[in-house]
Parts: sequence; C-alpha cells; structure tokens
Amino acid sequence: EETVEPKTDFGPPHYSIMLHPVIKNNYGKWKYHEVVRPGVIKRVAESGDVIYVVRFGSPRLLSIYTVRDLCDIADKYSDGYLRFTSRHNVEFFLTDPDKIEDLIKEVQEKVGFPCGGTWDATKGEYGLTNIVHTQGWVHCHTPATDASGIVKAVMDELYEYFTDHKLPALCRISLACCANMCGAVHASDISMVGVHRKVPKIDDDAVRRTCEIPSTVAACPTGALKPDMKRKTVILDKDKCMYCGNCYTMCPGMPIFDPENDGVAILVGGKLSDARYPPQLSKVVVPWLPNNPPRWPEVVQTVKKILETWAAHAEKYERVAEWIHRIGWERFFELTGLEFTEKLIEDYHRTPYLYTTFRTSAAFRW
Ligand code: SRM
Ligand code: SF4
Ligand code: SF4
Repeated sequence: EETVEPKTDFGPPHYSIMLHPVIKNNYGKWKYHEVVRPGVIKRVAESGDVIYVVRFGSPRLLSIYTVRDLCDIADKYSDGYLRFTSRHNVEFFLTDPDKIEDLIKEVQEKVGFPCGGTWDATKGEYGLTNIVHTQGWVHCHTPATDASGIVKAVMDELYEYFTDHKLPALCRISLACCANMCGAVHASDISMVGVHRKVPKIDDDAVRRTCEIPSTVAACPTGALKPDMKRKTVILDKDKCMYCGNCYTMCPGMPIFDPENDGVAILVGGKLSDARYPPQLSKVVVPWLPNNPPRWPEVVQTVKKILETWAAHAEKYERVAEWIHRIGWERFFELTGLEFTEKLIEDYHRTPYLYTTFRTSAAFRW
C-alpha cells in the first residue's frame, strides 16, 4: 500500500488520492479494453471489475463555472471523479453502462462538449482527438498568433472526425504560437506554427530605460545583437536575425509583433510512437499563411485538405509520415495541391532548428 501522506503542501497532491476506487483497486491489473462506441472505452480488470471511461473534448481554457458544472456532473455520474487527458479531453468513469447515454446528453447540454476522441486499434478505426496547443497570447512574450482561436476554428471544421471513427490511422494535430514550439509540433502528423517574419523594432529609449544590455545581447541565439555602450542600447544585424523573439522576451524595448507579416507555417509527417515506423520530426510544407482572425480560413482549409487527402489515400494503420514515406514527397504535393517552393528546401536558408528536409530525404525524387 502506497503512502499518500503529504510531507509539505507544495505541488499537486499524490495522484492516488484522485483515482476512482475501481481504478485504484485494480491498479496495474487490467486484462483488456474494448471501444464500445466513439468516446466510450470499456476496461475490464483481472478481478472481473469493469469500468467505462467516457471521453469529451474540452477547449482547454475553462471558466470556473464550467469547472463547477463538470464537477457536478462527476458527482452525479462518476462517483465524484474525473480526469483530464494529455490532450485536455475530460474523462468520466462509470460502473453502470445504462447511465452512459444520460451522461453524454447532460455533458452536451450543460457544457457543450462532444463525446469522442478515441480510436479502436483492433479494428483499425480511428477518431481524431483534440489539438495540443500553447496559449502564448495569455502569458507569453513571443506569440505570432492566437493558438486557442485557430484550434477552435480547426476543430469546428473537423468535428465529425472527433465524434466518429472515420480515419485510417492515428492522427495527431498540434499548434505552437511561435517557433519556440512549446506545443508538440515538432513531432505531429499535422502541425501549425506561428511565425514572425520581420526583425524586432528597436526602441532605443525603451531599451535604455528598461533593459539590461548584456542579458539582451546574450538572449540572441544567432549572435545578431551587439551592445552599443555609447548610446546604451543594442545594434541589430538584420541578416543574422531569425525572427525568434527571444530578445523581446528579455527586453520590452524590442517588440517583434507585426499583424501583416506574422502568420502560420504548416508542418506534416511527425510522430512520437515507434509503432511500425520510427519516430519522425515534422517537416515544413507551407511556409506561411496569413493571420486571419477570427476564423483563420486559410489555415483551416489547408489543415482540412491535408487531413482529408491523407485519409482518402492512406492504408489502414498508416500515419501521415508513413503514408508520405510510401508515396514520396512529389506525390504528397500533387495530391494535396500544395505548392512546392524553394522555401521548403534545406539549403535555401539554413535554420538553426535543422528540420530534416526533402532534399536530404531518400523519398526526394525530383
Ligand atoms: Fe495513447 C494506446 C490512452 C495519448 C499513442 N492510448 C492507447 C490506449 C489503447 C492504451 C490502453 O490500453 O489504455 C489508450 C486508449 C486509447 C483510446 O483513446 O482508445 C491510450 N493515449 C491515451 C491517453 C488517454 C493517455 C492520457 O491519459 O493522457 C492519451 C489520450 C489523449 C487524448 O485525449 O486524445 C494518449 N497516445 C497518446 C499520445 C500523445 C499525444 O497524443 O500527444 C500518443 C503518441 C502520438 C504520436 O505517436 O504522435 C499515443 N496510444 C498511442 C499508440 C501508438 C499509436 C500508433 O499507431 O502510432 C497506442 C497503441 C495503439 O493504438 O495500438 C496507444
Ligand atoms: Fe510563448 Fe512561443 Fe511557447 Fe507560444 S510557443 S507559449 S509564444 S514561447
Ligand atoms: Fe536575435 Fe531572435 Fe532577436 Fe532576431 S529576434 S535579434 S534572432 S533574439
């Protein structure tokens, strides 16, 4: 028996306090699971205990009122327990299968969350789960776009793939609001990355008043900044700048935002799991799309086109990376209708992030 006595009140409480009793009693002793319907997984323990896990999509940023509603629903159906998955879906635990439909109806009516986001690997039928994303606009210095806004627009368009199992394989979509990539975009089937395209504008007076010159210079990964000790500011070598915004994080005198030129790059073919094919880094296939709030139609349509082209042509269990590996990059660009440009080739402009690129890939046959 594990001790759950906390030594201090720092950090989260021990996870075992929050496990549903059926999960706690059968910890590590599960026999099998089956997907009863999209969003509902039946788990059977060696002891014969059964629990139904019911998954709902959440928008990740939740109001306190929504959290209260979710807790009330958990009290009513799930013995007071709920959990969030690593893709911020919320799951409830039912021991009585007759209550599943009522739970789904109540969650949809009270908080509007759809049931789904699962997949059935035994049948090769896959749903699309929630998008992992950052929220730089809430807390960070360098976002080039509003992550939550795009994610909402994309998931509204792809709703039917969340609530059903219509895809041939697992497909993970991610978004990071700048090239620092806090949001899993480095290795996702389809990724959206906010990008700046202009150098920071140096406000010498603000730099003088608010910034430490040495730490601002040291923040630049490419050595594009030099101190100007006479004028107590910094000098920027534009040719060396890669628009990362790190200097702005350090110094408010160097804003990098630009509504016209900031935008979104699309990457594809990354994966984390080593099933069938080794893990892969994502590769750029669209260097820039405009920031077009509130619904980002260009980004939404591009993501949808890639997803649906892959879904129509991939074999069962074949993820985006595995599909491209089989058909080659030329065919990928032909089928999706995306433009292949020199900006997608590694030796056009070397970035310190060093994507694996088409020119070095064995699948490059132009
Ligand atoms: Fe997963 C299998 C749960 C995130 C790759 N995963 C499973 C199983 C069947 C494991 C089990 O026996 O319980 C679980 C039920 C899946 C289902 O929905 O039917 C399961 N995976 C989870 C969750 C709930 C863990 C959590 O508590 O956070 C996560 C669900 C997030 C969500 O709300 O959608 C979860 N799984 C992941 C991730 C991470 C991510 O999505 O960012 C991955 C890696 C993705 C990647 O490779 O890019 C992941 N899980 C897998 C795989 C490998 C699939 C493949 O074909 O490549 C399996 C094995 C399988 O499907 O046979 C798996
Ligand atoms: Fe901040 Fe960039 Fe991370 Fe978004 S991806 S939270 S903007 S560092
Ligand atoms: Fe250096 Fe990045 Fe600032 Fe450009 S944006 S000067 S590369 S820290």
